[in-house]
Amino acid sequence: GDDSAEAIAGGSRKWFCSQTDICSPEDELENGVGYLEEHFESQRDCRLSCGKYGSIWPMPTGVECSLSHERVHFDPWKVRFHVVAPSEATTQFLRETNRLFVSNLLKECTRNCTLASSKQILVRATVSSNSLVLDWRTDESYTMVLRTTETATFVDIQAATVYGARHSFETLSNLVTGSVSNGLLLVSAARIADRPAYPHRGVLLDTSRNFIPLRYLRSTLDAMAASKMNVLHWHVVDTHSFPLEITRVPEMQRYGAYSTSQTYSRTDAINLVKYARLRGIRILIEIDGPSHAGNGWQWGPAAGLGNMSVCLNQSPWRSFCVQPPCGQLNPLNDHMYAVLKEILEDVAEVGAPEETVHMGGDEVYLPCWNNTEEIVAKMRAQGYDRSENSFLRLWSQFHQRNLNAWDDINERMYPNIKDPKPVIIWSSHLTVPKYIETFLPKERFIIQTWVDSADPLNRELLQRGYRLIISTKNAWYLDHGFWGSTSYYNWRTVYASGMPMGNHSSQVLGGEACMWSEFVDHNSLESRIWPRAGAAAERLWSNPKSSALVAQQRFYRYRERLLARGIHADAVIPRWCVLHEG
Ligand code: CP6
Repeated sequence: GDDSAEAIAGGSRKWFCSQTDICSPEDELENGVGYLEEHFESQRDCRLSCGKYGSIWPMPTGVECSLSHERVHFDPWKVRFHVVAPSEATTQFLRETNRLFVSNLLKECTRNCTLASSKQILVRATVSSNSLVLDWRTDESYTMVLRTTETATFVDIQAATVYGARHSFETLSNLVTGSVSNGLLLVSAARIADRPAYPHRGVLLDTSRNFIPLRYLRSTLDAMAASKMNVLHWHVVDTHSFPLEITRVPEMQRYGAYSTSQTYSRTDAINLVKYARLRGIRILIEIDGPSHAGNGWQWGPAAGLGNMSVCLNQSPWRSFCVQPPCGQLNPLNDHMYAVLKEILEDVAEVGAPEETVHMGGDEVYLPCWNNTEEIVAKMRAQGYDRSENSFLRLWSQFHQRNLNAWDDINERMYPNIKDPKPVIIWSSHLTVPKYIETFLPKERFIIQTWVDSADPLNRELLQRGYRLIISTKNAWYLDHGFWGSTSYYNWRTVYASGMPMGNHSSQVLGGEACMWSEFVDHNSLESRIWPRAGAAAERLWSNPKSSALVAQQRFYRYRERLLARGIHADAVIPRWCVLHEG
C-alpha cells in the first residue's frame, strides 16, 4: 500500500495500482489502495472498489474477509447455480432468489454484458435448515469462498437458512466492482464469513399521511433487500387515512381511505408479504393506537357502537393532540376493543405465522380524553379520578387488552407456535422508567425508542431488562431536514448515530430508519429514503468503527447499485470528490 499512499499524498492524479491484497490484516488503509490498472476502464472504477471491503455494502462482519486484488471479466448470463437444500420449499425459494440475483446483475450492465472472454461462474449454495421462519431468532449468517481457475470461477456458499443464502447473493453481486468497455468485472477470489450484528434491521414506511402506491412499497423492498435489511415496519394506518382493507370490518377502509383507488386490498397485502419474504424481509404491520387513530373509525355512532374514536377534527387542534386532525381511541368503549380485535385477526392472517404486530402507543395526548365529556363521565361512573395516573392506567389497559386479544387470535390461528409473541410499542410517557414496570411486562412488550441519542432512556430501559428497537429521532428520522428541524440530516448523520451499548447487548434487537409521510409521497419517496437508510443498514449489519469519511467511496458505489436497480437514490457527494479525493 505504500506506493499508492504516496501517490495520493503527493497529489498525483495518475492512478497507481499496487499489488496489495485488500484484505490482508496489516492493511489498515480502506481507501487509496489500488488494483491492476489495466483491469479497469477508468480510474474512478478502480478507486471505488478499493479498500479492504471492495465495494461490499453493508460491510461484512467476518474476520475472514479477504478479497483478491485481481478481477475477471464477468457475464451474468454465465452464472450457473447448484442448490443443495433440505426440502422442496427451501430449494424452490433459492431458485427464485437466484433468478433475482441474475436479473439484478443484468441491470448493472450499461452496455452489452456478453463477453467472449468471461468464464462460467459456478455457484454452489448449501443450506442446512429447512425452516422458512423469519423472525428475530433466524440465523442469517453465511460463508462464501470464491476462487477462479483456468476454466471457471467457483463460488461455494454455506448458510444455515435460505435467508443467510440470499444475503450471500447480495454480497456476491457487490463483488462486481467495475466495468470494462464491454461488460463487468468480478473479484477473482474472496473469502467471507458474515453475520448481522442485529436481528432487526428496518425501514418504517408511513402510508397514511400520504398514500404510497403498491409498486413503491415493492421498490422500497427491493432497495432494502440490496441493503440486507429485513423488516419493513408498515405504518399502514394513522389518523389521516385508513387505506388497508380489513375484510372483517369493511367500514374501516370505506370510511378511512382517501379514495377507492388509494387503498390496499387484503390480496395486495398478502402478495406484498410474499414479495418481501423472497427478499429476506418481514412485514411488520402497525395498527397505531390509542392515539393516531381517527379516520376509518367514524361510523360507530350510526352503527350503534358509540364513539370509538374521539377528538377527531376538533379545534383548536392543539388542545386535543400533537398533530391535526387529532383522533384518539376511546379506551372505555367495548365495541372499539371488539373492532380492534377483528382488525388484529386480519393482520394475523395477512402476515407470516410467526409474525407479530406493532401496537403504536405513541404520542397519546391525555387532555384529549380529559376534554371529552363522554369519557370523563364514564371514568367518574367507574370510580376513576382525573389524575394523570388514572389516564395512564386506562392507556396501559388498552395495550394489555389488545395483547390479550392478540394472544387469543394466535392460539387459535397458529396453535403450533407455543411461545406467546411479544408485541412492539413506541416509547412514550408510559415507557419512562418511573412507570414502565407497573404497566408493561418486559417479557411481552418490546419498546421502539425514538428519543435523541443523548437521552438516557435507552440505557435505563436496558437496565430494567427491556428489549429495544432504536429509531433515534435526531439521526434516523428521514423526514427530518425537510421539516421539523433545520439541521442537515445527510447520510453521514445517519451513519454516525451509534447503537446503545455498542454490540454488547442482545436486548438491543436493532433499529429502524423512519419515513413518515406528511411531506413525501411516491414522487420523492425513493430519494428521501435512499441512500440514507443504507447508512443505517450498515450500522445494523456490522456496526463498523470506521467513520463516514472512510466509508464514503464504498457508499458511493452502493448508491450506484441502487440506481442500477431502478431506485432513484439521492446523490452522495459531488462527483468531483470521487474522482479527485482520497
Ligand atoms: N406519526 C406517528 C408521526 C410521529 C410519530 N408517530 C413523529 C413524531 C415526531 C417527529 C416525527 C414523526 N409523524 N404516528 C412518533 C413516533 Cl419529529
